[in-house]
Amino acid sequence: MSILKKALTTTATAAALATALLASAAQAETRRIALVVKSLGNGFFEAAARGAEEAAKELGDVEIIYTGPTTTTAAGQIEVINALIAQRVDAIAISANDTDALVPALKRAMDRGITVISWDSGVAAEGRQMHLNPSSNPLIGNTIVKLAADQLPEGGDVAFLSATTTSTNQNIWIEEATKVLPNYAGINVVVTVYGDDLADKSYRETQGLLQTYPNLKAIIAPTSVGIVAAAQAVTDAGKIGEVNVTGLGLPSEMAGHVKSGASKSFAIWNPVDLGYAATYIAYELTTGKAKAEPGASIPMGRIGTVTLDENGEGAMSDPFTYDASNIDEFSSVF
Ligand code: RAM
Repeated sequence: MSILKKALTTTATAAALATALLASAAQAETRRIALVVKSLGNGFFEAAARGAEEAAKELGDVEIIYTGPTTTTAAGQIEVINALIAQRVDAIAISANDTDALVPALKRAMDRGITVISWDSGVAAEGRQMHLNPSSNPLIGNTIVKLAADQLPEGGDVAFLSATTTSTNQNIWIEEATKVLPNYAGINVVVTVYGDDLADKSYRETQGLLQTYPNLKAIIAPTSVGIVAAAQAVTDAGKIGEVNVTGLGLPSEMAGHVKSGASKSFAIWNPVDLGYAATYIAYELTTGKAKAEPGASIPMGRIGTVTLDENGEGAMSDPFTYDASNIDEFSSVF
């Protein structure tokens, strides 16, 4: 080999090596943020995942791992958390199926340097660095009762169709709703049943409600899975106009039921924004740009900032009400 050719080859090898090194350095800097949801196949969480991807694109050096169990159990989420610890992800942002059961696994994650936040449905304070509520809990509690009461000027029997018995968010919202009941004359809550965020179980629980409480006037389902199943069960029982279904749902999934009259109105915050905000916060914390401590204001990109209270919790935005007047406008958005 001529001296010149050898020199050129060496230079080329060095250049290739440098490129490879740079690429792996860039890869090492990519933050892997796991968005752990209550269960896969839920449109609400799929909308949140779209927001997470949007944040990742904006931030540039983020990879989203969208994951969760197939059903809404704490055991399923613990398995997922353990797998994420083994993969050494940078951050876990979880919507919890149980307030306390996930704490040991999430503590293990934090001990290994993984940033842990909860969003949507919280874990106990010792199991996370902070929690992002979609909206203020008292506001959500009041909103779901008001939506039912607005259609019942004479009052009447209403029932809650919740998600799981251990779901942090639904339990708090129902607790807050119960606190404001005295402000709504004649609204009588007869029972709370649990559909576990499964369409078929929620449907059967609704059928049970309709049979057991023939005077039922409204079903309040503060779950996007439950509200659709309840509206379908009311429709199939021929009870549109007799039993109003309300609570929290997605315009895309509820449009038909609003048009049929099975649901006069319902509410929700923007789930895309919620996934975006949770991802942004996880990034700020894992890069050390922000610190999760009471009083801290943490950036959420285009949403603004969230200020943490003494429990390390903050709220994203207010819920919005959907009815026949605006459902078409939003049913293609989320
Ligand atoms: C279901 C889940 C979720 C809740 C929504 C309103 O998708 O239970 O946690 O925030 O409903």
